[in-house]
Amino acid sequence: MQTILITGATSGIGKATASLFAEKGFQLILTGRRKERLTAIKADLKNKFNANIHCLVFDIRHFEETKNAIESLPKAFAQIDILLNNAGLASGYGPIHLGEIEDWDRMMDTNVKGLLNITRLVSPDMVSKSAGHIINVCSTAGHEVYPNGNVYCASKHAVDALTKSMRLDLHKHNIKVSQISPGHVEDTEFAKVRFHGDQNKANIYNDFVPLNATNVANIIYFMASQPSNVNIQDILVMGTQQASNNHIHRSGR
Ligand code: NDP
Ligand code: 8X3
Repeated sequence: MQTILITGATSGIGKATASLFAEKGFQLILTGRRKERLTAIKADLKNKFNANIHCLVFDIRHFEETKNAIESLPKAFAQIDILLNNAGLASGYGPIHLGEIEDWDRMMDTNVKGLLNITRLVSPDMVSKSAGHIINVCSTAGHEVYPNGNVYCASKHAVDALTKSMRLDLHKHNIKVSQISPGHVEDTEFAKVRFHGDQNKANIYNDFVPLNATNVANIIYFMASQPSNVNIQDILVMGTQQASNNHIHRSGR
C-alpha cells in the first residue's frame, strides 16, 4: 500500500485530494493546524473507504515543529511514497506600496519556507531508498503576475523555481518532482483567507465557473498514477472561462 503525505488537508484542494486518494486505496498522512478538522476528515474517510490515516497537527512555517511532527510518525506510516506540498495561502490583495508586512511574512513563510521545511525532512528518506514522488501545488500565479497579486505571485514563482531545481537535484535519485498550476479554484477557503475573512470580498466566483477542488484532485491523482518511466513536470490548468490570470470571461455561471 502506498503512503501519501498531504500538507494542508483540512480544506480545499488538500481535503479533496485526501478523499480521492483514500478512495483509491492509499494510506494517508494528513496535516494542517486545525486538529478538529483533521479528526473529522479522518473519521469520515475511515467510514467511507476504510482508509488508514494518521494526522499530524503542526504549523509548517516552523521547522522545529514540522521536524517533531515528522519524527513522531508511527513505523507503519514512516515510509512516505508521495509528498503533496499543498499547504499555502494568499494573504491580502493590494498594491505593493500599501502592503502589510504581516501578510508578506505569512505568504513567504508558508508558501516558500513551509514547502522547503517539509521537503527537507521527507526527501532524505526518498533519496536513501531511490524512490519517491514530490508534487508541488503552484498556481497560474507562479507563471504570470496580476495587479495587486505581487507577493503571492512572487511566492508562487519561487515554488515554480523550487520545483525545477528540486527536479534537477533529485531525478538522479529516481525521485519524480511534479507540479500542478491551477487558476481559480472554488470549494476552497482560498478567497476567504486572502480577504481576511471578509465574505463579501471573497465572493469572487459569482459570475464565472472556476475549477473546483475535485477537478484539481483528479489531476493530482493522474500525475501520481503514471508508470514509473513517466514524470509529469507541470500541468497548467484553468476553468474554461479563464484564459489567463488577467482574462476571465465573467459572463455568468
Ligand atoms: P484552502 O485555504 O482551502 O486550504 C489551504 C490549506 O493550507 C489548509 O488546509 C490550511 O490548513 C493549510 N495551511 C495554511 N497555512 C498553513 C500553515 N501555516 N501550516 C500548516 N498548514 C497550513 O485553500 P486551497 O485549497 O485553495 O489552497 C491549497 C493550495 O492551492 C495553496 O498552496 C494555494 O496557494 C494553491 N492554489 C489555490 C488556488 C485557488 O484558487 N484556490 C489556485 C491555485 C493554487 P490549516 O488552516 O488547518 O492549517
Ligand atoms: C490562486 C489563483 O489567481 O488568485 O493561486 O492567484 S489566483
